Amino acid sequence: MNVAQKLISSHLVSGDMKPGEEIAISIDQTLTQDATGTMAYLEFEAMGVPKVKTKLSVSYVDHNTLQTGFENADDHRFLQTIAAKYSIYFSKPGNGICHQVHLERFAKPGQTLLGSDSHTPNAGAVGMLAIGAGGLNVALAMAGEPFYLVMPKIVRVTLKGKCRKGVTAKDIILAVLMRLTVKGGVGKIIEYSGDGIKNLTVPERATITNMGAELGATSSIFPSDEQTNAFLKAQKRGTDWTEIKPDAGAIYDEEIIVELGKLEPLVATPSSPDNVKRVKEIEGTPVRQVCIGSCVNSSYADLMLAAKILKKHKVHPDVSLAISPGSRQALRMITENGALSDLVSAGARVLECACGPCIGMGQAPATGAVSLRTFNRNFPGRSGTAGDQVYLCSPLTAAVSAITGKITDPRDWVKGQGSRVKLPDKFIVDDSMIIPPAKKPEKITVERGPNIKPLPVRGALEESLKAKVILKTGDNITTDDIMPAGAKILPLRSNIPAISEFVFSKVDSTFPSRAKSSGGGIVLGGINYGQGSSREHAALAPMYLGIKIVLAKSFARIHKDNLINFGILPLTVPSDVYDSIAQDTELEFPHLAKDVRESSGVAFIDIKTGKKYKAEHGLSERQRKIVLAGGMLNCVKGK
Ligand code: MIC
Ligand code: SF4
Repeated sequence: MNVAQKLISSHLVSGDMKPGEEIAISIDQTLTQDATGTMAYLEFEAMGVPKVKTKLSVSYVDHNTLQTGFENADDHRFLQTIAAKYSIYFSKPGNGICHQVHLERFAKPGQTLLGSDSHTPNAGAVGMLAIGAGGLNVALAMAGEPFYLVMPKIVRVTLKGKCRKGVTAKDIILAVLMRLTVKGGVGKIIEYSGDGIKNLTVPERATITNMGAELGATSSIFPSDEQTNAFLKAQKRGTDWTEIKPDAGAIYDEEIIVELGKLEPLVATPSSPDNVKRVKEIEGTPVRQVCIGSCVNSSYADLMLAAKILKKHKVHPDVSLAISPGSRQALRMITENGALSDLVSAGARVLECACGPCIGMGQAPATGAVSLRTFNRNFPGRSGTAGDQVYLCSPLTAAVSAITGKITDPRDWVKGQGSRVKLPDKFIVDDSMIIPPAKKPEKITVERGPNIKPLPVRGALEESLKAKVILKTGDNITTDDIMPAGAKILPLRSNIPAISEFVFSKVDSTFPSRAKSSGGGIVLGGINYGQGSSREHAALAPMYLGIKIVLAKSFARIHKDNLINFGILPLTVPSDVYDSIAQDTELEFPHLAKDVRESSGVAFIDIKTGKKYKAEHGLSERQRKIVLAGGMLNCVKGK
């Protein structure tokens, strides 16, 4: 068996491990972050379980940290008190980004982790099977339920040789994205192997597994080896280590080889992470903002690398350099060894340890300005500026370009010096900002601010339906398109009626009013509909507006699950059907519930032309029940 199969088989609760079949696995650990966590804990609370049944559950506050009103601070209080009550560890705002802190302090080889954030596979760097999911799935895992997924194909990515100076882990994953694209990983686990992995430290591996989310992959994973052991020992967690390697002759469903020695510094150009070019091709492009941080590139080593480059230099007069350390541990390490001083002397603006600019929580770039970021996503408008020009690169390329003021190949800068940072023998370990669960949970009162509104639910799936196509979209629609984030909208995550006013606001701001005045309706999407984040708000808020069905050429994994969980029926249609249905077309589904119940296809008619169509639902027996009941919450209540 390969590593992924070993982890799946040791956690298999039901199903056959054949790619494409539905399986269920038990979950050892969960993580949530604040932007998805409030909903997840409201859902968990509604399940009436006295305490979490996982081995470990951690609640992080890292997204909604800009407190411009009471909303975010209220959510933080809610999250802290509910964590104390239900046996959940609580990582306070300022302690760091969930994925970074989880890797440092909790991730464990051989275990499973389900997180309400799409970059949860970051923890795959230590040989953990880490998967992103909607908050409701994470709530169910906390209540002791298994996690259901389609058995993925396992893709071996063999890394051969060594990167040349100036080429980093970020360039490796950008090279994979260039080959596989943002939909190339759907239904797959990416497992890394080959002699090239021996040299990669755990934080470098995490950069690679983190951005597997941009491939649409179910997860990404490295074996647990001596590098893993060294990292865990340096985190004073040596006892958490176990060796996990693929068996000799392990079988994979697909294979890809990456020759590390042939790689060059790469950059994802606006506005998709797979729009990858060689830095050389766009060298000289003037840059106005550089941001170093986000869960993919904010480790101690990443910050040290930037500090090494920036030492004794000044940030270019036309560039604003923002640095958001991934964790308090990383920040303390660079504070105590003086590297922070090098960054500040160079002219960096140092932000708190949080997601920050990555999710549009401040640092929106100027109009038309090129923003060069070490982040993982550059979806249109995600930075907070309409028409933004966000480029994604390594911390090395970012630091060098911050000095020159233009996109610059870092290889000329690192000649004669190393372009990697050695893993320290010991990290500074101080878990004082991680609050353990209360010893007397019965004494805890959960604090709820006025912005926290109850969860909306819908009734059972309609027996028949007549509805209008409210919006027709193109391919690769992201959850940032469906339910945008950013400093203005994120504080409404606990308030579905309020946040639903922003559904598709960047694509078509009339969507919410048109959906409501039509009494709900249908969305028609292209390929890979719903790629990107795990936010269930991208299903919950459209459901609140009355969206009953999404017809699309294909779906991203997490979003499809979220649609099902909230009672929106995902149906796939071939290209010719997509082409022949226009926005505003009125469709009729004469036996909607019956078709879902009894067949794999759903029939529908164009009311005006009388043209007949068929769409596939591809749902398992379990998923059919959820959709027919009008969503998972109705099913759970039934239990
Ligand atoms: C993201 O990077 O898009 C987010 C914000 O972390 C999301 C979660 C969310 O929308 O709250 C994700 O990746 O799942
Ligand atoms: Fe936070 Fe950005 Fe990572 Fe999402 S991708 S968890 S917003 S740092």
